[in-house]
Amino acid sequence: MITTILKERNLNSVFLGQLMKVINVSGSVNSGKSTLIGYLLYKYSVERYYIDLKTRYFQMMMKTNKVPVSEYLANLIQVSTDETLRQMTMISKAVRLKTDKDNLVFIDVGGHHKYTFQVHLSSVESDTTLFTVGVDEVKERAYIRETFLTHFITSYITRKSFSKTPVFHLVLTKVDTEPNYDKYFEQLKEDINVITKNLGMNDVVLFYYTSGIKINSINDINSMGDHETLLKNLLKTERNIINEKGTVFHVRDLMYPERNVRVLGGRLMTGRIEKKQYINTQFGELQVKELELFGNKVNVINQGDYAGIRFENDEITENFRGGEILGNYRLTKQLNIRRFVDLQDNIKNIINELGLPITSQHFTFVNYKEGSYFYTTINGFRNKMKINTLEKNMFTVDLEKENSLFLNTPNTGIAYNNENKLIGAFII
Ligand SMILES: Nc1nc2c(ncn2[C@@H]2O[C@H](COP(=O)(O)OP(=O)(O)OP(=O)(O)O)[C@@H](O)[C@H]2O)c(=O)[nH]1
Ligand SMILES: [Mg+2]
Repeated sequence: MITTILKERNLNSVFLGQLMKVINVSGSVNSGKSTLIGYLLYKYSVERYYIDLKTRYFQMMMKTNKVPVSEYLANLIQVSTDETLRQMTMISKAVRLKTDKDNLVFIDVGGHHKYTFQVHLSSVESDTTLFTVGVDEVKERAYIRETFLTHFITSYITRKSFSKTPVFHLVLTKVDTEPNYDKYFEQLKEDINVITKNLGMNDVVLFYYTSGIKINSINDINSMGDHETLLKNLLKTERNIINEKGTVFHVRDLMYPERNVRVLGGRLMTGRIEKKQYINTQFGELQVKELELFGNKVNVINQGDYAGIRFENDEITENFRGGEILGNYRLTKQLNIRRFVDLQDNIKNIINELGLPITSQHFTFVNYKEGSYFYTTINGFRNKMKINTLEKNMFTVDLEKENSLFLNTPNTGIAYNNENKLIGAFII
């Protein structure tokens, strides 16, 4: 079955002459994720109309709301006014970087620990992950206090659980602010070595880059570092096709024009959504319909505000954002966890090996016992899990959704503490 899909895809690729590689971008809050993607678009995208449109919008925001020009590049991919004003990413979104060769799609997420679930989702969807680590973060060794480590392990586990190759691109950002950045570049590599060894990530493939982006004005942006190599390497990314059954779909908003339409960026996991096929959603089984949107024939499942859309020929016509997960899952309120991998000792070892005092790390360790809680990401939302019974590393837990539009459902199991920092993984 998978071979058939592969063949189909190859035909499509030849037909279109364009491939789409999906890169999710993770890293601690303020580490420069959005600015870096914005810069890559600004410098390399052939779709100038998009840059011009967003630039005009940003110029207006600068005038009316005194948004500083340093936010310009991040705003090439931001959508909501709220994000522009608060100068942070809150809603994960995907943006296309079209080059004269292939298409890249970047999924940008917020780095605040509140948004950790977005990392989980975006790594499910993507072919490779790009991490940004600010030079200041390396200097302060803030990996554990901030969300980088959680994002790193989350992406690794997700990739492994879908049998994908864990290829990661690590960018040391803001190097223009630190004359001794070379030293911290080496430090980053050594620290990552400690982290990957302690977690037994023997098969991880890592590429390292530097980036410094100084925005003086919209027409005067200085940059230093390895952007060209980064882009070249990202274009070489191998596409993954995973998890054909037990499908996970990621639903995203289209940036234009209808707010209510959400795009299914599920081609990585799903194979095709065929016309008339039935798909299991949180609303029950829904039939796929063919619609014409933006001049494209698309296959769609739709329920109220939610639509799962798959464009013909793997093309996503506009920049899109989102979103939540929509999937093929069993509806349940209780989970049996067959195996729980507690990573807290590994995290303690990393803290020790990096020579960090545990008390200052703002990391809450969880003591698993009957009646205690931990959290996981299910369908894009934080869900609380209460341990009912506990025997060695087998658990039964009650699920309690927090803030979820969706019902309680099982998913790839990654467990977080109350601050959304990663503490373990599980298999349902
Ligand atoms: N000097 C300098 N400033 C940078 C660089 N990259 C980002 N910044 C600034 O750092 C701030 C945060 O950058 P963002 O790109 O918004 O960071 P982010 O990782 O997307 O942050 P969240 O979305 O909130 O998690 C902005 O004010 C940027 O202008 C850089 O390379 N050099
Ligand atoms: Mg951002």
